[in-house]
Amino acid sequence: MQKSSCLLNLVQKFPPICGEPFLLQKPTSLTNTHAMASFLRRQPFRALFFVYFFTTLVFFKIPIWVFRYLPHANRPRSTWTIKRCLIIRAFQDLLVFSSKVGSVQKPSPTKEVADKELTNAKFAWVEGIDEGSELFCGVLKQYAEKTGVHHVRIPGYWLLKKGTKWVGEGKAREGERTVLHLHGGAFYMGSAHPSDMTANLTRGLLLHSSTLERTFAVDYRLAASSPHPARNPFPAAVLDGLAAYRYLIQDVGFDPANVIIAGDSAGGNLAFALVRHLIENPNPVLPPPGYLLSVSTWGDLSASRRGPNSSAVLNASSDIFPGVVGSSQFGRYGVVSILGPLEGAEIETNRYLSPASAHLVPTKGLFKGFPPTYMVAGGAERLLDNSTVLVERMEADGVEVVTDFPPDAVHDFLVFTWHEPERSEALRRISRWIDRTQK
Ligand SMILES: *[C@@H]1O[C@H](CO)[C@@H](O)[C@H](O)[C@H]1NC(C)=O
Ligand SMILES: *[C@@H]1O[C@H](CO)[C@@H](O)[C@H](O)[C@H]1NC(C)=O
Ligand SMILES: *[C@@H]1O[C@H](CO)[C@@H](O)[C@H](O)[C@H]1NC(C)=O
Ligand SMILES: CC(=O)N[C@H]1CO[C@H](CO)[C@@H](O)[C@@H]1O
Repeated sequence: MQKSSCLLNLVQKFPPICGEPFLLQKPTSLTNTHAMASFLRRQPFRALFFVYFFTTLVFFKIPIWVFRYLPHANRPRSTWTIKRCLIIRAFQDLLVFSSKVGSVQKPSPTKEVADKELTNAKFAWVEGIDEGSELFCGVLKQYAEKTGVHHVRIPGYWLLKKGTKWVGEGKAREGERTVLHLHGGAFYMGSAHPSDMTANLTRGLLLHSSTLERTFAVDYRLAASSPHPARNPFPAAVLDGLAAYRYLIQDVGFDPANVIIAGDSAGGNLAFALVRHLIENPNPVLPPPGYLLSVSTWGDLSASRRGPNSSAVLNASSDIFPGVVGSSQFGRYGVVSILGPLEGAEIETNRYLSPASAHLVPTKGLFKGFPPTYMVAGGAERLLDNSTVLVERMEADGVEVVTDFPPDAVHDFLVFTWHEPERSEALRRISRWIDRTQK
């Protein structure tokens, strides 16, 4: 049971891009699934379901899968080891399971964490942007007024390179670089806390880079919608990213040119929106960052590319997501939550929400002024096309882009320490890019 409880842990913490409604095949099954889900959320059914799930997984499913994946030809990727096949297959089942027992919807954290509870990390408060400030402007302000979003104080965490001591107030050294990380989790899960699996991305960069000494992750507000109380629609999370960027530049003293804004999965979506805001609303006190690092970015919430040749279809069996192949409902719970009171059409044509959408026309000029960008995605992931479309559009606008798509890697593979050797290889390449661009 050791292994499976560890897997469960992963799933409870893992920010998959898909939520419970992702699993709905047809709208007609909606009510049934919800009734079932709320039933399984109650004790003792919940506990019984846990036992049932793990017993069948360990004693029934895993042995069958081992048998099935023995021939290389039966594996989702012939190069994958049996171990990887099993982890990914179990992951798919666990995502279905966690959606049924509803372990996912936690409120956004709002508590301070004492330094002694953290290893190689430090807590920091990020103050919300003053609503009267000129930094609160443009599309973000317009939408915040529409959706009733305000600025709040949010938690953040510094992750320190092993052996680095926190000195004084922690002001930026001359020429020091850092990464501002927006974690993944389909806009409604995950955390910036160092124990969240997405911290394995920045922890990996700190391990391999020779110039980075610390990175910063922000606990942006998580969105929610029915059956939970609706909260934190667009642009709450982007405003929190903006507040964190302002903190790094104005309070800690980093030169914007030395900041890399990074995001994985839904965090990549937020990273693109944040950089876009800084470019579209030039302000001498808060210039755009020097670099952008995109990891398996969810760049199209409208599922606009799901034809027979799309990665949504071709890579469906080789990714961590369960469920409907090429679905128009991909990650629906996260999408509905972030939309809040906004029109559904926004996910097709709003450049802040879906910069990779096929409905977004014209695309010329959409990425003008974006900083040099490093794009990572798994060649075996469903969302691969989201990244290739972003790359095409950025290159058409003259942005300097490095692409890194290891062919047999899954969605957000940089956070999975079991995804070797691809994870460390890619982390080393990204770290070289970061170190080389050091001014
Ligand atoms: C982005 O990926 C999602 C998930 O596979 C898919 O639904 C959507 O159509 C993709 N969009 C593009 C432009 O690649
Ligand atoms: C899919 O790809 C195949 C082979 O590359 C090509 O023949 C076919 O026309 C493509 N289909 C679509 C719908 O793009
Ligand atoms: C993230 O890293 C920690 C420490 O290295 C490890 O214990 C954990 O299993 C990792 N998470 C994943 C999903 O690989
Ligand atoms: C091996 C495989 O089928 N990978 C596919 C993943 O999706 C892309 C589409 O973007 C295909 O080109 C790959 O062949």
